[in-house]
Amino acid sequence: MSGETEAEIMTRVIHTGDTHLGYRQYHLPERRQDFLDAFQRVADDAVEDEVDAVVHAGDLFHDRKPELADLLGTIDVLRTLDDADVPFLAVVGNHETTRDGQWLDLFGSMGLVTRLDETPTVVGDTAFYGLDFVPRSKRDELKYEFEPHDADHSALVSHGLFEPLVPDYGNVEWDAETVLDAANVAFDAFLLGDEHSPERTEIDGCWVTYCGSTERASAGEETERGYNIVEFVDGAARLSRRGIPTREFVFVTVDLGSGEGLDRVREQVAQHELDDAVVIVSIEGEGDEVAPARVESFIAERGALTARVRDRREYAESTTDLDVSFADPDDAVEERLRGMELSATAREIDETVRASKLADSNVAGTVESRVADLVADGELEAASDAAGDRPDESGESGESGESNEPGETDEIDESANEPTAPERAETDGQASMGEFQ
Ligand SMILES: [Mn+2]
Repeated sequence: MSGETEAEIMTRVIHTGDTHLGYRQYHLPERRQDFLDAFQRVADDAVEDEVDAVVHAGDLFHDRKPELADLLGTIDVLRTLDDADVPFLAVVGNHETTRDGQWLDLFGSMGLVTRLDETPTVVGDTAFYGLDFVPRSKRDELKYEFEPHDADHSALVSHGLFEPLVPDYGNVEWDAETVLDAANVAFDAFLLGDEHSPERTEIDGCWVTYCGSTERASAGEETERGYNIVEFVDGAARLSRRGIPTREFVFVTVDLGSGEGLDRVREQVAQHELDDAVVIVSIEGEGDEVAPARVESFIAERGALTARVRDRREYAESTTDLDVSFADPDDAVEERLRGMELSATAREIDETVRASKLADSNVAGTVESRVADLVADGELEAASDAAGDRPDESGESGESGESNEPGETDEIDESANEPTAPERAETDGQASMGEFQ
């Protein structure tokens, strides 16, 4: 090949997101390292593959207050890219949003990150734009106006739950087609984060796609983790996927017949290679009562990193008249909560109690201080009044109550909607279910 062939002026990028750095899943330091390792893997692939950029669609961090170790680890990975002259283009997700400047800006000032916005960032022959996560209450104000570009291709990067890729879970979500119609730039690709399973669809010649998370932020994320490769060529985007190796998750579903119990569960579990794995056991069917702790200690003896045992039989009994899915007990709790017309404050406190990122011993203190803040700000009353569709409206007067505490969210209904929200897909879900039985 010679000269300016199409292939040579093509732009090729990795589209990744939902990295959730700093997430100590199951309260294990090993899991926190796993999330960083997955990010490093994506960066290594980008360098080896000589892609033109890594595009990150939000939720680089699990929490708005990453620890120093997480920041240092992140900088290390970003340096891998920088040393190889691979730009890292990013938007801010819902998990990491802060009100007083974003972590991405810190990395930006170090020359390691380019934060995408309404102005074009041109890489190769493609203009990249960004739209950070926007809370539902502020979406009506969005104009989707972007500065024009003169590149051959363009892509919009954003973070949120967009229909039709993510079904409407009962509240009004962002609609991808509405955004693309309203935008004054005709994008070839709409690169998204937030939904942790990879998805794609085409809307009027534009690929709309979720890259999926790079580590399993919840046990619901069974399928292989990975990222998208997006090529911009001939006036269109082409998508492909590549998987990455991550810690083994072993999913064992045991269907007990009558009279069967612990021995049968052990027998089924023992058929799997458990070394260093996260083992998720689901017990279904009939049979005897099985103490989860006994299954978990059996699994620990066989070298697993950790085990979680869910006995689905007990949920089925007490909640048969609820129209919810029990694929994940935490999803069920959320569904139930949404239907209970709790005030925003009550939901926020519930969130604090259930959020795994708070150590159990901190829950009482955090709830107490949060309630104290609300009372002091007179927000408690306002929040109760605003228990309708848009509880965040009460935030207008309660702005001063913002204290960036863990477990606190800008918009409680927003995060409560995230179907794969890792902090709620955590294992304390079983305890949470108990509260409703
Ligand atoms: Mn996420």
